[in-house]
Amino acid sequence: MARIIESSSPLGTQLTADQKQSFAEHGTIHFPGFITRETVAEIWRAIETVQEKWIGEGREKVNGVPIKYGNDVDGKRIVQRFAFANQHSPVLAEFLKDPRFETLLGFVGPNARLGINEKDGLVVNHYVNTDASKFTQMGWHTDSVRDIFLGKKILPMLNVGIHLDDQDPRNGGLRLLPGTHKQNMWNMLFRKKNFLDNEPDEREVAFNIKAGDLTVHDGRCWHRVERSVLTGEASRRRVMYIPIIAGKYTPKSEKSPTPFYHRFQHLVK
Ligand SMILES: O=C(O)CCC(=O)C(=O)O
Ligand SMILES: [Fe+2]
Repeated sequence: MARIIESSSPLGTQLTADQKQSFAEHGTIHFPGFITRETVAEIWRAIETVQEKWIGEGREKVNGVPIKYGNDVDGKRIVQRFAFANQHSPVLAEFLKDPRFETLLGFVGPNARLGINEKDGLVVNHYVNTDASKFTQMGWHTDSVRDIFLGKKILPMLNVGIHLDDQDPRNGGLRLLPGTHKQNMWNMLFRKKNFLDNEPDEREVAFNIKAGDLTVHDGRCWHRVERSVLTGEASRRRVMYIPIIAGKYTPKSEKSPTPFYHRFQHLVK
């Protein structure tokens, strides 16, 4: 079983010296209790509203980013990966105005911003283990590799995760190689086979997640999602991601092309 990364002190209006030091060293940090279970439930209702709308419309993409559909434990059609969910829900858009997201920008510096209209916006991943599920795990990858495919220079990019289910790491969930944000370009590209490799690594760490917790990881860190050993309802894992980015503002629109890295999507089941 992977070592579990210790959670930090809660996130306040300023990053503490310890929080900054720990993030700089490991490339990841786990803040407990970012939002209450009531807020988690409210957010989930907002996500379900977007889901119903997209299923009703037969929508395939948002701003060029494909939507991943699958089936739930009861066979119901569901969205398993949302992009730009914040642009389709006032509740989610408002949630991203929580001043503590501003605090997190401090991990990058004064030019950083929350990517509400860029990259994939607010992503929601919904994993569940059933025969008809299309999303149960994700192989090793770095998020920054997408910038290389897009022909961009690698700029600072952090991914902020807001977790909507408890995750006992013994059953599966997020795994990350701490310190790999400091690796050279060769290792960033080739340390593992992007998205194809699902093997545990002896140096990986896991996270003991409660619904409402927040994690941040540097986009250059190698990470994966281990498939739950459970099936059905007990395997459900829902998590939202919003990027923190720097550099030129590059918003997407409904006219945006589908990025090349989405050709990896079929590898992720
Ligand atoms: O679901 C997770 O916790 C991680 C997802 C992820 O790595 C990604 O969407 O790039
Ligand atoms: Fe990722």
